[in-house]
Amino acid sequence: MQRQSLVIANWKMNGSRHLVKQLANTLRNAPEVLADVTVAVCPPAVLLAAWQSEVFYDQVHLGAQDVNENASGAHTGEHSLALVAEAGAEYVLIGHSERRQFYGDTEQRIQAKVESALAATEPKFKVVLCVGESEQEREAEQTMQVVQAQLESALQNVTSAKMAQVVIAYEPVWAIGTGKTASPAQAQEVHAFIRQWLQQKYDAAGTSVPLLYGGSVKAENAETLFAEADIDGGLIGGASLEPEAFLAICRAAQ
Ligand code: G2H
Repeated sequence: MQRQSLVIANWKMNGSRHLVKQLANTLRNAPEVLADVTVAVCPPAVLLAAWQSEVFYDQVHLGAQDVNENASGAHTGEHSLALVAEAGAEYVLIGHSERRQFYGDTEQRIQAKVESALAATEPKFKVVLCVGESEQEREAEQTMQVVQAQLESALQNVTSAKMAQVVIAYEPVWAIGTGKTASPAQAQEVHAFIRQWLQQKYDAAGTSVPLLYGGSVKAENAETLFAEADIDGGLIGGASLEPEAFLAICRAAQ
């Protein structure tokens, strides 16, 4: 089945208003790429508004890097779905390994965030669920087990109908920001496993879910990764801070 390619920039705690303008201009000048590839940018939440005044909504989408599972209330420093929606976000990353490791995103919280995001109606968010194993887990040959457990937990109450709003990003923790990229074959092996798991649980709806690879994707390795059958695009950290490199990655997804 033909799935639309998707490339998402994850700026993490980087960027500036200046970079918003630079990347927006670079993308604006490449309409032929944006016509073929769905592109979304997840800046720090405080830069969403700056992006909002730049985009060209039908061409570049916005996303939040995380969201609180509660609708509102006394949660100092957190952002609700309604707040990020008001700032233009249509996508939300959930369960990024940095949040799992350092900011208290347990499996239970990730499940709650996924369910809150999928329950929202204005807008109907696209949830980008991040999964992936640590170096130790890979060495112990537990990759598939770990990934399966993360999927099972986060998606336990998610119905087939809701899967139209879900994207899965496979990000091996050992490849994140380390310069070590999974080889196309290593990434494809896990993506094929995820696809099979999705199809078993969701039938046809599982076939339509875009699967992104993330972890030190660069202009130089994007094309071979995206050429794999079950890799539909990428979640790009470091390289998304360099407009030309990010555009080259988007081109590789065409
Ligand atoms: C993985 C990725 C983006 P980087 O975290 O989510 O970052 O491309 O810097 O490894």
